[in-house]
Amino acid sequence: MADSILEAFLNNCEKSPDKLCLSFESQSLSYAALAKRAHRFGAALQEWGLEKGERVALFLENCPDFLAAYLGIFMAGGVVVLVNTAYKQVELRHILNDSGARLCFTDRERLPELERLHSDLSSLEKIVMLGATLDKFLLCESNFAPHLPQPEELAIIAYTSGTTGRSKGAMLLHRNLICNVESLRQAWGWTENDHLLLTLPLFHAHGLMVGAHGTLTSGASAELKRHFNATEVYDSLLTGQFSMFFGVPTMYTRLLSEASQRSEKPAPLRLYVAGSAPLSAQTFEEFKEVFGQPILERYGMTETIMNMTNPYEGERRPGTVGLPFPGQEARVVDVKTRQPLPPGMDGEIEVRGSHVFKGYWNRPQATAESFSVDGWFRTGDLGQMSADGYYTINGRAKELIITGGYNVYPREVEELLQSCPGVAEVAVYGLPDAEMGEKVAAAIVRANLSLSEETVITFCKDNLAGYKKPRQVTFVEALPRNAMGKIQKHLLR
Ligand code: MCA
Ligand code: AMP
Repeated sequence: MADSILEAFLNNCEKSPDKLCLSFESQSLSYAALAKRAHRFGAALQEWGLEKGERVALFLENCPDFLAAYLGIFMAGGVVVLVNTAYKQVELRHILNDSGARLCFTDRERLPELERLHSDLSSLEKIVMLGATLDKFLLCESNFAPHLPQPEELAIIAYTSGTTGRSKGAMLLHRNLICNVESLRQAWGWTENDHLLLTLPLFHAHGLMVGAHGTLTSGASAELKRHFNATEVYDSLLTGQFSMFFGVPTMYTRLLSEASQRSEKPAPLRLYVAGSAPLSAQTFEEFKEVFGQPILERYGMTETIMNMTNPYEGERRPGTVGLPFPGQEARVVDVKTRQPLPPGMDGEIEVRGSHVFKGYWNRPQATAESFSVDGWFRTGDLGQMSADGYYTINGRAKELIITGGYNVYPREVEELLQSCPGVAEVAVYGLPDAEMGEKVAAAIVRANLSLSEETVITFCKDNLAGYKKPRQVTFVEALPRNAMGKIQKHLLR
């Protein structure tokens, strides 16, 4: 096994330089072409003065240069900081300062949001925008020998929202990335003949560490899309060119609704995978009926990448997330005693193995609290294991809303809304939503009765990613509290 994603990619490049790696709109990149582009990024970063272990942020929507920059940062010995393209002032200020990123690659659409912040960013020295600025940055004279990362070196800081309201940077090592993708390739039988339709955003684990890593390390190919669009995806599936499609459950519900308006049905793919949020048994069954295939549901987390999968061959059991990936461990423990529980008993899921991250960036206490003494990581997901080893997730110990596959921590939205003029008290919670799985809702006690729902939503939109803003605002006279003063969100729901 290679020591890193970069090494595995370069090995495939050496073996089949001319093989198609990535297509995107009118562009097609062979393995050699992507490697050459990545090399230019690496050389330019080194000439600019990036030192080993220093952080470079990617605040970019899907495009081939996302992956070229990603691999180039590794070639220069750097650490990648992933940034959701929807992030606004609050998230950007925190992530860029906390990670200490020195440089950020971005695109035209996102530049103004960064520029609004620039004086607030303590470590960021340079912003490179795709286009002419990037072309200039990549002009580089020096000789460059790419760095090949060692397994224990830090590869990525991926921010995952936290219960404290401020997101924590999960430190993923090169070993975590390569070990996890090897398990995944083995479990799903990924080969160089696969062609993936990749519409997931590359700034999250699902798109990057499943879709892109699997492709690059298998010597396979992918068609990358800027965004998911159900009509376009359906048309692509009809071409019969693809062997795999990965998506969050919302994408599958949208594909089903698209199918209901079409007469032609796509021929079966080798594999449809769903994850990032629960796939309902109803969507699983409907998809099987309409597309003729059982979706393979798997379960992951930013801190651990992929944890469990339904079998590629064997029963894909709806409502379950399957079994641990090969070479990885899982168990269910009692939430209070932390003792392992037998099959059929509800508790918290813990995982262990070489896929589990190193800890949270600059947060030793949060890191210590998330691990048991013998190295089990506490996922915060509640569930049970069946007698034959299938895991079911049936709740969360952490307060989290998952909307369309994106995570929203109520505390972060509450903290922001608490600073909105006219708000006296606020509670944010999740409500079921047919399309997004869950939606964000807020109950507000007003200090100023003229405060409107629109003002609240606009305030959120200006400061936080759009998907975090409440879709429903209810003004109440008081928030329901228990004897301890804790807000009873189940009553609001
Ligand atoms: C967009 N909007 C949303 C969401 N996405 N609102 C709620 N929940 C969402 N997920 C809002 C925007 O703020 C905007 O509203 C309006 O919808 C249109 O934005 P647009 O970008 O056009 O939306 P879309 O194309 O409809 O997006 C839906 C989507 C997208 C395709 C389902 O959310 C998506 O790509 N989700 C995938 C997330 C993902 O990759 N998660 C993996 C995390 P306004 O203009 O009013 O603001 S990794 C992970 O969880 C672990 C490791 C794992 O297991 O995979
Ligand atoms: P993130 O922090 O964005 O990586 O989100 C990870 C969380 O998504 C997990 O802790 C789970 O709560 C949830 N998740 C991911 N995959 C699934 C799934 N297949 N079923 C239910 N929840 C899931």
